[in-house]
Amino acid sequence: MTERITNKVSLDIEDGIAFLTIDNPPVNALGQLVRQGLAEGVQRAGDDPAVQAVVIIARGRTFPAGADITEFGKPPLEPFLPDVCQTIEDCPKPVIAALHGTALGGGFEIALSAHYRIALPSTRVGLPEVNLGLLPGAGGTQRMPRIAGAGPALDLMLTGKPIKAPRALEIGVIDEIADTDDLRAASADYARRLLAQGAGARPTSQRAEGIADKHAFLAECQARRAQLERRARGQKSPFMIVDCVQAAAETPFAEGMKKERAAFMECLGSDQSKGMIHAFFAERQTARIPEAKTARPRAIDRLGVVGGGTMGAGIAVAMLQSGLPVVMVERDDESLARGRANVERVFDRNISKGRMTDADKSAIMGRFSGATDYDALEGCDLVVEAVFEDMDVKKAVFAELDRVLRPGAVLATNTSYLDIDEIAASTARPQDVIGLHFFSPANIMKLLEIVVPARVADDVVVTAFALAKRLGKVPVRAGVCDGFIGNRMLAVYRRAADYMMEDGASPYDIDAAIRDFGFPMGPYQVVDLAGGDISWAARKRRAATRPPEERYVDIPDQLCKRGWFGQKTGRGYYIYDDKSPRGRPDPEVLDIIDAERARKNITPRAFSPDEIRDRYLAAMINEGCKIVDEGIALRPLDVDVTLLNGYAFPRWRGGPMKYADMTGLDVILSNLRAWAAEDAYFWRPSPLLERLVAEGRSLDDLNKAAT
Ligand code: 3H9
Repeated sequence: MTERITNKVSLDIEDGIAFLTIDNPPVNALGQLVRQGLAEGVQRAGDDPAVQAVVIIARGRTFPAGADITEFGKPPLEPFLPDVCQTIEDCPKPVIAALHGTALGGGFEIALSAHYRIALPSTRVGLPEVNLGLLPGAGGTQRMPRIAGAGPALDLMLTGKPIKAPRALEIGVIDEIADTDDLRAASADYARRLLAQGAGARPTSQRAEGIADKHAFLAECQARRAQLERRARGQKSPFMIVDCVQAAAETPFAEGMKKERAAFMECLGSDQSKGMIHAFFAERQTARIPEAKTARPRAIDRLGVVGGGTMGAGIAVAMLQSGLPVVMVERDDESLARGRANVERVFDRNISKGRMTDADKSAIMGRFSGATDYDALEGCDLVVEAVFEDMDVKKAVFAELDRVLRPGAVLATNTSYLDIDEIAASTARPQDVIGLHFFSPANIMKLLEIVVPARVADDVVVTAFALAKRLGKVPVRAGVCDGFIGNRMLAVYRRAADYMMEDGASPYDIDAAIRDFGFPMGPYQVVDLAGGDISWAARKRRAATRPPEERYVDIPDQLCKRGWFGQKTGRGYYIYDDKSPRGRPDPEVLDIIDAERARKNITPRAFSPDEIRDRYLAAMINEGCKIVDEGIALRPLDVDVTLLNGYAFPRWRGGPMKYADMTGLDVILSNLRAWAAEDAYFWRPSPLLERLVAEGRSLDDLNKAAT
């Protein structure tokens, strides 16, 4: 007979084995009713003389994937998860966790509190709290190292990446992999075998194999700390994770738990965690688009790419990895051979890094075909054009696509700034034309801006989102404008940097301040990496339409005129040579900057790192507000997701719009107003920002209103 403990957890007893079944779709998050059900269920099973062993198992697609993140920030409700875990561990009868799906965070901590763990072969376990600016807060930092040692425990906690069942078995955090799909039967069988062997309760807190070699354990913690100094500067939770894990080897369990709880609560209250939790939900909300309310996606079984350059090849790789057949069209045999080689190079690199085998590559390349004739695209359901950024060239490609593709096929352009309405209008089927703006390298970068022209059909937009999901991309819906969401913002915050450079900050000061904020590179390092010629071409293109009020800084052009395009020419804002492959400051660049200031009668002034950061961010935020106000982005969260996934905005800051809310919109606005005195055109505040401040509302209020 099945008894409901709460409406999320039930208990049934079969041949002396009590099954506690969690049922809280979609991911069995450990909300209050689950915690209460587990605590009461374990107590009851422990007290029941008819019960010899307890199995904790979950219905649906997964064992709990963690604490219920939606409860964070609200008043905590008892029982707390660490106490539930302790109740499980204290059960006098053997408790077995039966895992499937993704046993993550608090879910895996429940499992670690059980005395034994069995899993389906496809199970993955992990402690991804670090991705939310948190640390495992239900005993994970104390229990896992006691079983597996510092190395494997810190791998899981610091990368946040789950591991597969065989690896989990290898490091001892699961005990058995089931050899049937029927997990309930397998766990009952395992329980009976344990009972037959006389195995009893085996509290993880009393295990010590992982901490036996204390010297090696502490050395590992020390080494990780040193790595974090380089990789996670400015972040809180990774350092606290190492501190807590270290405590597992240095203090009794109860004390370690106290330390973990205090650290968890401190992280939970931090802006970093709020930023990362915002990012988590925002990335799941960008797919909520108006078109999805009524339209259904068209079928996409065969894909095409026009162009085999870096971008086209990267897109082809992303498509191939999704399991679909891909046709690549290039203008001649030589270009096609190069395109194919570009695709193969990605897989060859993966093979050399041990990420795939030759057989995997052959299987994938078996789905790839190339042609120099557009007719080869005939059977494709969706084709992405990735040729040279020139309107006439694009129109010629679209005329060919219009000719060969079947009615109802989707015609997509990867343009990063051309007017997609104009491209669509050049075809006989503007309803089928959409922008799919991939980021380079397209097989790696998560962001996909889905650019929606005026005449496109709703089901084409929905199809593009379905494709993004299939490719494992994070899609963001964007309207048509110069640069869409991301590049439009980039142009503005880069200009803010150039103004500061001309007014007195060196490019090296600016890069350092932006790195200190958390970007992996400063704007001038990025220009050097991407190639100064790229942005030079964009400036030349915009020259004719540049508004006369816009201040123009010539320094970047001065560098380009000397052929200093950055890393590829060994010289840009930095010098790159054997002595300094990552670049070192160039005194001649500073001379060029000084000469430009003198030419414009600018007396240089000092900029503190804080002012550099504030101006750079305010320019970004202000443009983001304009983009939301104009409807180019659906919500502020779409701007955040764009910058986080395409422009390396530090995730633990939540994105520029979240950062603006946390800083205070009134602070941003008053800065903009003050700086407008020196350049009214550039620093003109967005009307949306003014309205929100006047109404005492936040950007997140707009997110909430839109969902
Ligand atoms: C933690 O455990 C702290 C403890 O150490 C200590 C506590 C004291 N809560 O991603 P999907 C929702 S911290 C609430 O699209 P998938 C999600 O928003 C937690 N909701 O599916 C979405 O909702 P909607 C540590 C959650 O198959 C729906 O479920 N755990 C949670 O692509 C489907 O999600 C993590 O960080 C949650 N924990 O991927 C794991 N998780 O449909 C976070 C998901 O309304 N979760 N939702 O948009 C994941 O990584 C992925 O969701 C997962 C499934 C891999 C599980």
